[in-house]
Order: sequence, then C-alpha cells, then structure tokens
Amino acid sequence: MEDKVNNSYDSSAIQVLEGLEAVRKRPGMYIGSTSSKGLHHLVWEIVDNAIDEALAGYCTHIEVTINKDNSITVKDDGRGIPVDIHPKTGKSTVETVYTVLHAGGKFGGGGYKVSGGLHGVGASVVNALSDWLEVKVYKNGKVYYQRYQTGGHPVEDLKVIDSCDVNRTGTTVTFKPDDQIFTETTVYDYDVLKTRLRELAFLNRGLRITLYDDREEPKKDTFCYEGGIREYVEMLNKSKTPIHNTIIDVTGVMDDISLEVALQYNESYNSSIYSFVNNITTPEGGTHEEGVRRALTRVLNKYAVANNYLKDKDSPLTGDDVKEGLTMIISIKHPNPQFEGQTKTKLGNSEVRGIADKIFSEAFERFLLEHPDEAKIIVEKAIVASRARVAAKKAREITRRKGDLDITNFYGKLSDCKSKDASISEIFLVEGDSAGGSAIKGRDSMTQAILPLRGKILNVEKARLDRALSNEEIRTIITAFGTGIGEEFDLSKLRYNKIIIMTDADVDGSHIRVLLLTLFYRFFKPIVEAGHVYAAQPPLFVIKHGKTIKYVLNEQERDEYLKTLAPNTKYEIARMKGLGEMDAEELNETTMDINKRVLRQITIDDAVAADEVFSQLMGEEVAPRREFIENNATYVGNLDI
Ligand code: 1YM
Repeated sequence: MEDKVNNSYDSSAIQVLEGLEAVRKRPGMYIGSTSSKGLHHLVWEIVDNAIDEALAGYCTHIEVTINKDNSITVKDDGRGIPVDIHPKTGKSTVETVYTVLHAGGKFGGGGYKVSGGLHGVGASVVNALSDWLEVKVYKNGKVYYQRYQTGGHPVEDLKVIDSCDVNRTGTTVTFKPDDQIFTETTVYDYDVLKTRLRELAFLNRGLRITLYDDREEPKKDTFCYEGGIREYVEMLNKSKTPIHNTIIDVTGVMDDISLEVALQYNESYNSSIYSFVNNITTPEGGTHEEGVRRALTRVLNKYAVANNYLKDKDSPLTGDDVKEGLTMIISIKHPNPQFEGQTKTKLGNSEVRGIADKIFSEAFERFLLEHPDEAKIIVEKAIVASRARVAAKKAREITRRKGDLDITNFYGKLSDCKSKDASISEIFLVEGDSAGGSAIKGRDSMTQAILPLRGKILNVEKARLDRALSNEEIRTIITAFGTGIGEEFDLSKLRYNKIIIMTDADVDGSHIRVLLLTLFYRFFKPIVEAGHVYAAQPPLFVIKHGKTIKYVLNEQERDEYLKTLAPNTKYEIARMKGLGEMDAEELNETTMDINKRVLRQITIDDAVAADEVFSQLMGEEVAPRREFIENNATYVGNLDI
C-alpha cells in the first residue's frame, strides 16, 4: 500500500518535472522571450493570480517588491492558495499550482479566471524559470511554506512554519529568475513595473497596489483609484486641454461579460484609445472596440441630426471624425476571450460587438440628453473634423485633376494670357463680373490673365473652406495656378509670377480677400512665402487740373499732391467709383498698367491674420458669427492688403 502511494507519487513527480523541463527548454513558448520583457513577464504571471483573487472579491491590496538581489516578492491579502491535498496529484494544492503545467484555475473549482497572461496557469512557468521560489500561505491561523529550487524542484513538502492571527489570510511569493535562462539581463526596471501596476490599479477600481524598490535607491509608489478608468482618462488628459468637464463613464454587464468605458474629448486632433480584455491590453482592438466605436459614431450622428447640428445635406460624421481629440479607455472582462491578429492582441469574440454597442450606446445617449452643453461641444468638434476631412478630400481630388487645363468651361471663366512664360505672366482675381469684363478689355492680353470671381458665391459668411473648394471659381483658381495642392504641390509649376487680388475696399471685398488669403495660406503657403501674391490698390480719389489726371490712393496722398500744385491752380477732385463702375480704360490706368498701378505684396503675416479671422468666423454659431463680422468689419476691412 505504502509502495503504491510512493510509486504514484514518483510517477506524478516525473510527469511534473517533464512538464517544467519543457518550459525550460522552450521558455519563449511560455513567456514570449527571455529578454528583459520575458523577465518582467514573470512578475505579471504571479501578479495576475493575485488580481484574479481581487476580481473574485477577496483581495484588496497587492504589494510588489524588487528585493536587493533582483528577486521579486508579490504579496496579497486574499484567501491564500488552498493548502489541502489535491485528489488528483496527491500533493498540496499549493505544490500542484506551482509544479503542474496548466494547473491554475481548474483546480480551484468554481468561478472562472479572467486575468491575463496564461490565464492563471503561469505560476508553474515562473517556478520553472526561477533559480528558486518560495510560497507562503497565511490561512487558518497558520503560515504554510514551501520552497522550490533549480527549475521548480520542491525542496520539501508544504509545511507549517509558524502561526498567525486567524483573521490574516493571503499569499506571498518570492522568486529569483534563473540567470541561465535570462542571459540578457536579470535586473528589474522599476518604471516598467510601475507603469503596468498603475495601469492594473486603474483597470481594477478600488484595488490598492504598492510597489517597493529595496535596491540601492529605495523607492515606493502606491496606486489606488476609486474612480477606476475614469481616473485613467483624467490622467491621460492632464497634459492636454479637455473641452468639456464631465468624463463620460459607462459600466454594464450582459451575459457574463462586463464592459467599462471612460472617455473625454480634448482640444487636440489626436486620439488616445486604449482597450483591454481581462486587464490585457489589446492594441489591435477587436470586437469590444468595434462595438463601442460604432455606437459612439451612430449616437453622435443621431444626436447631431435630431438637434439640428447636422443638416440633411451634410455628410454624416464618420468614425474618424468622432475620434479627433478623443481619449478613451475600454475595458471588458470576458470568461472566455478568443484572441486573434498578428500578435494575438485582438479580441475576436463576435458576440462582444453587439453587447458593447448596446451597453455603451444606451448610456452615452442618456449622457448627451442630460448634458446638452457638453453634447454640443462634442458634436461641434466632430463636425469641424468632418468638414476638414471633406475639404482635404476635395483638395486631393482637385490635385489629381490638376492637369485638366482644357476642361470645357475652364476657359469660359479664365481669360488666360497668351504668354506661356510664367516669369512675365500675371493673373488678376477680380471681384465681380462687371469689373471682370472691364479688366478683360483693359488688360495687356499678352501677359495678363483675368479670372472674374462672383462676390455673392464667395460670401465668406457661408463659405467654409470645404464649400469654398466646391466653388467653381476657386477650383478654376487652383487649376489655373498649375501647382497642384497639398502633398503634390510643386511651386516650380506655378504659371504666373504675380497673383493679384483685385477687390473693392469695402466689406464685401474684404470678405473675398479673407477667403482667398485663407485658401492660399492653407493650400498654397509657399506661393505666399515666395512673394507671388499681391493686392491691387485701386485709387480712392482722382484729381483733374488742366489736362492732367492724377489718381491717389488715400487722403494723405491727396493732400500731399494738392500741396505740390501752383497756387490758384484750378482743380477738380472726385472720389473714385467702385471697380465695377470703372470702364476698361480707367481700370487699366488706375489699377492694371504695370507702369502706373500700385501693388501691395502680401506677406505670410497677412495670410496668418486672414486665417485667424477666418477661423473665428467659422468657429462660432450663426448669430454670433454675424455679430462678429459686424463688429469686426473694420478690422477685416483693414487687413490692409
Ligand atoms: C502572490 C500570488 O497566487 N493568490 C491567490 C491564488 C489563488 C487563490 C487565492 C485561491 C483561488 C481559489 C480558491 C479559486 C489560487 N488558487 C488556485 C487554485 N497570489 C496568489 N489567492 N482559493 C484561493 O480559484 O477557487 C490557483 S491560484 F487552483 F489552487 F485554486
């Protein structure tokens, strides 16, 4: 009888050692690699078991210590690993967990393991890859102890080494990674442990995790977040500027799957979206992320349309639009996660998509209804992103067609110059058809091209950049320039040496100037920087005396000219008409003739100022926008171009 027990003990011992030997032969199969990453992975395997105990509701505090010799101690205040003899192995459950591959949760009975890593089966792997490992279990008023050496061999059976308070329970594990396995390094990095332990504290609301460094420079950090991932989002947005106060925090459970989402938008254009399954990060995303993002996009669209932020003719917000400036954490706990993808970090379970969508969309919709002010800010941010996207797309389309100089109505609009020599060619962008007509007649057709712009279409009160890009004249401008725009922009292909904006010095004229300069600033910056852009300066007064006709730009010039006239000279002085009222000859004399005209070169500062005005004009809702234009009409008008 005794023999038999010994035999079975021996054979199971051999089996066990074979298992752990396999781990030592191919450690990469079990912990990924034997680099620094693998070294740290050992800690996560042990910590995961403690986290599972916290998820089961029994553990409130986990302590991790880097000891002087770079061994690691992980301590929890859970129930303690069971110490009774396990029926299948004939050994204590502690020893079974630490020496039998794939033991883990199966031996516990009841409940599932949801933690990451090897799903609770990692204890024996850590043991196999350690020089030595010691377990202490506090349970039943006793302290149980077992030590293993050289790759997981028990030194002796689990035994009681002390007594303790009956109320004290928990598990403490200390292990020293085997330097024959971890040949690159056996030195632990405090910050690596700190970052992940803090993340685990965020992901497990209320759990306290303390990290100690007992090496040369002792350190300590404690993490505990009653707000869970909501506080994670708060930390991530700390260095950014949130655009609304409330961090949206959603939790729910369906079919044994629990979901938690926290999010807040910030001013930036980037997004920080991190998703987790059972505390493991899923950088490749998966069905949990898909469900939440699908719901986010759908609910925001629905809200935007219902509240008139989006009109029927507007294109709907896309997933990318609602992602701009978004900081979001998604965390699910799943009893049976399936991972796929290149690095097996993408959740594949298809049932999760619908569950995540349902839980999130219901809560998010409620949030929007209950927080209309914040909802407005969020929706408007997404709409701005959407417009920028549409504008960028149009810009690309136009670029692709940049060679189409012979499109049917192109010459209908542009009266091009005969010369193909860019160095002597100029293009006038003229406000209004009637001034355009005079300019065509009054120009030097060899070197001067005329493009009339219809003022009312270019009303910047309505024209956002995307609409501006769908405007025929502006498309013609882009085509006429010949440079292409965006990534394909090529300054050397510019077809004109001078681009001359010719508008009246009134509010309408200034609107057009602002729009054109904004367009140039955003899509043709190098043209402005290279000094190719000018504003024509039509004179304000005409002075006639005898047979002389003198045009002057402003009051100051007028007064100075009058002083030069001989006393008693008879003269007539008149305020000039708008561009549209001048005939071809007048327009040529005053504004176009290269020997008589006055041009003002546009600098990049002018373009920046215009862009700022434009952004302000576009940033407000309709009523304030009108007010802004009215209040700033002089400023806009005085952009001084
Ligand atoms: C420092 C590492 O391993 N804590 C830990 C592990 C277990 C339990 C409690 C536990 C689990 C169960 C029941 C159960 C484990 N037990 C097992 C097994 N900390 C650390 N704390 N009672 C205690 O899952 O039912 C594996 S891990 F299999 F023995 F139950």
